[in-house]
Amino acid sequence: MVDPETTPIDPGKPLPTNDVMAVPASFNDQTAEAKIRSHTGYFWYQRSFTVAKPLRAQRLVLRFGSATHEAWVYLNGKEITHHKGGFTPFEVEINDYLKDEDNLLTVKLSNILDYSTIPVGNYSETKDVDGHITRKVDENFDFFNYAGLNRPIKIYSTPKAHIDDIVIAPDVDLAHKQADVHIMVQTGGEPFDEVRTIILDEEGHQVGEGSGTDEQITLSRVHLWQPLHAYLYTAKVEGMLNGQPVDIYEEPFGVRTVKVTDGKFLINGQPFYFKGFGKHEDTYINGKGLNEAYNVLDLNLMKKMGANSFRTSHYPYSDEMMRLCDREGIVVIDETPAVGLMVSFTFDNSEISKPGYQDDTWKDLKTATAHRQAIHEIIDRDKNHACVVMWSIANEAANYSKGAHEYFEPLFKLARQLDPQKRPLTYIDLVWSNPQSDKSSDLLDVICLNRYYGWYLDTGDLEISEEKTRAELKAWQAKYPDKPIMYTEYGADTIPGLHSAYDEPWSEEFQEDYYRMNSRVFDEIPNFVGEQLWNFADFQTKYGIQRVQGNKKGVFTRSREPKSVVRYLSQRWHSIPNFGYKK
Ligand code: BDP
Repeated sequence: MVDPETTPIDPGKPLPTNDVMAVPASFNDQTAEAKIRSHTGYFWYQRSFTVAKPLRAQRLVLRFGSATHEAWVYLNGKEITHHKGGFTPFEVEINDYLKDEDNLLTVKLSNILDYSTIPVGNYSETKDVDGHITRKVDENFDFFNYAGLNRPIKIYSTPKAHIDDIVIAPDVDLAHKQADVHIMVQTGGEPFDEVRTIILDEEGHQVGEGSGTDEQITLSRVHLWQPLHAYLYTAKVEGMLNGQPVDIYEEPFGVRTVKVTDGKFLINGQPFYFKGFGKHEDTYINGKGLNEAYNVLDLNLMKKMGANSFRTSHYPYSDEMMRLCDREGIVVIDETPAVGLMVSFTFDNSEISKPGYQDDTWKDLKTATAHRQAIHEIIDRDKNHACVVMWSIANEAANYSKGAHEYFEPLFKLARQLDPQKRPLTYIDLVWSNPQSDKSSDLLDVICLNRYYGWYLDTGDLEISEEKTRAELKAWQAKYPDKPIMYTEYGADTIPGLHSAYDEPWSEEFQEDYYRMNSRVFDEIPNFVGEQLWNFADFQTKYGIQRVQGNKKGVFTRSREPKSVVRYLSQRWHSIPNFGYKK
């Protein structure tokens, strides 16, 4: 229920409401009430559950896949945990709070975003004569602020002595088809007598073993995890007491290398070419709630088009999606929720390109703490995924403004230090961050660009846009001859069924011409290593005069019907090999 903030709510009592809400899902599109859909502030969820007595001898953990954006969790009236950050999991042991009979789980959520959170929101409040507060978040980003319990909530059990986490970092010798797999095991509760690990291949045969909480296991004749040809081993870790395994933790993992060198992005030593998308977690009714059927369909549509990758724009996606990508061989650029780090937006590019240009972003924003936490949490959750080949630290920040380098340098350092697999790092550049104006591009391993020549700039003029695209890509390549460059967004809003003999913007013809123009230029630039267009599918946004029930840059509609450009892109992508496209 929406919190009217008139009388205090007692989390130990049944909520004063008869409203029902499905979980996991965003709350917004379930209610048929405009006021609830757009509610900003606090809202509550509640349910009761029982735990069978024998189970309570185990350690019981309540885990939230996510709670968007801030959660206070109460069990039987007592606050047991709190978490801020809407796209990463958190958990809490619940044994001490459980009762024999019915247990009451109550969650208070907030969907407020401001200058201290990521994503960044423009937050304001007004008070009426009775002192009643109305809160408002104007999103500083282009997607609807769907909130709620978007991902599964589970109670799982472990023995008291338990395995907390496993860190897996394979060191691969490609020439000898051998890998030294470094496995670190974190345990909790009373110590085990021994920790043992066996590695199983896809058929379930044991191919390696070791013992201890910090061990190296060598795999010979190793099967590599390859884009679209995934191969997953399983590390089966057993915590032993008195000669018996008391806790067993199985973690699937892939063995592959990722390296950036000489303007190439190498996967398993071969120059990879990214073909794919920026996406959203966004479906009808569920909003940003987990929708596994859509996830499966989306990957199938990608594969059918000859795509091999996507970026988790603009926040970490569900655990379920990451596991699916591991399994399906889809290559992922994994992005933090740092979107909207820009407090002024101007179309006067000449000002921005002046060397000392400064706006208020790095003075006004107080996002560094949340940003550090998000980097910790995304790497902690996704570190073992073979599908993740690069971390994106932010999307379209004010990198052109003085202060950007000081802001980003420590964050890049942190990510490099935390990632056990030492993947490349990037952030995604807004059009105003060009080779002259960007203050922090030296930090990047790969130059990732979002560009809209022909759409937001020189709208409809694909000739000028082609020249500008070419000139900018050449300038980046000249500035950083050793850094690969890729597009992480480019696109044109398109209303399906709208046709034009004059290739007008918004028509299906224009969308195709726009992509053909960009493809031509991409093929001319030697260090250009990938094209991820914007967007996989149409998605919901806040209201705006440039939006028609949301952003229509999808090459699929929101219900995943193809627009006609999908035929062109499928032909192109099927003719581009995953490896060795750029010599
Ligand atoms: C870029 C943003 C993306 C937007 C896109 C657009 O990164 O979130 O949806 O532009 O305007 O600025 O379509």
